[in-house]
Amino acid sequence: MDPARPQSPIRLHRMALSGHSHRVELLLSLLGLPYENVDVDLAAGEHKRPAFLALNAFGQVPVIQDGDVTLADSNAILVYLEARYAPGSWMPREPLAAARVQRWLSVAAGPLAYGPSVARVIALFRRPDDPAPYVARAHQLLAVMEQELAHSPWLAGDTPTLADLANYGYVARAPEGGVSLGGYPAVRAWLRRVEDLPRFLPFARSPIGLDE
Ligand SMILES: N[C@@H](CCC(=O)N[C@@H](CS)C(=O)NCC(=O)O)C(=O)O
Repeated sequence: MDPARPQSPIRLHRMALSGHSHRVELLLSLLGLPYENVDVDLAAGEHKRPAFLALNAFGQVPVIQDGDVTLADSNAILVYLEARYAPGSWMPREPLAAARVQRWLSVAAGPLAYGPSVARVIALFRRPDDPAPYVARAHQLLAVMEQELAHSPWLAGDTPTLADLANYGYVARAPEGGVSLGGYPAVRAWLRRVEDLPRFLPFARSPIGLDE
């Protein structure tokens, strides 16, 4: 048995429009691991029913099942897959370099999730909430990203890491939530670099919001 290959396809419980799900599928694709998608019907409340809550008590996608391992939380899944199947390739082990990746995983779980991601969800699902504070938060985040990516090709250094995969989706689709990327040339160049990675997997587009 090859320890670097799953014995059977990894099951990814996901929603196609979820950037949290996309980042996991992106890594599965980049690593060339066998997997199958299990679409969870969030609109029907499937994620709050006992069968799904048994996989993730928080009632959120994504969740993976890899043999006897069941694991929720997109960034935790990224860390697990990298460590199990491609150690050192997308997450450096040198302390400071690893911490720099973790810093951006925290950004993905914080300002990214509560800025451009929410602005997009409001537009996508026509929620009655005011998108303005989320759009403003998105621009604060993009300004920082722009500053850092002006000096570095990747978010956490000279090579692509989990930091880039975790942040890609909701930045790439920020225009769908009315957040223009027009003023952020370094961010746009970084998005293209991610898209040029071998076995890159695109994130679904929706015909809403701005073009770029
Ligand atoms: N921290 C979680 C957040 C996941 C998340 O927010 N998932 C959304 C879809 S993008 C979800 O399942 N929302 C349904 C809900 O919270 O009820 C992760 O990184 O996986």
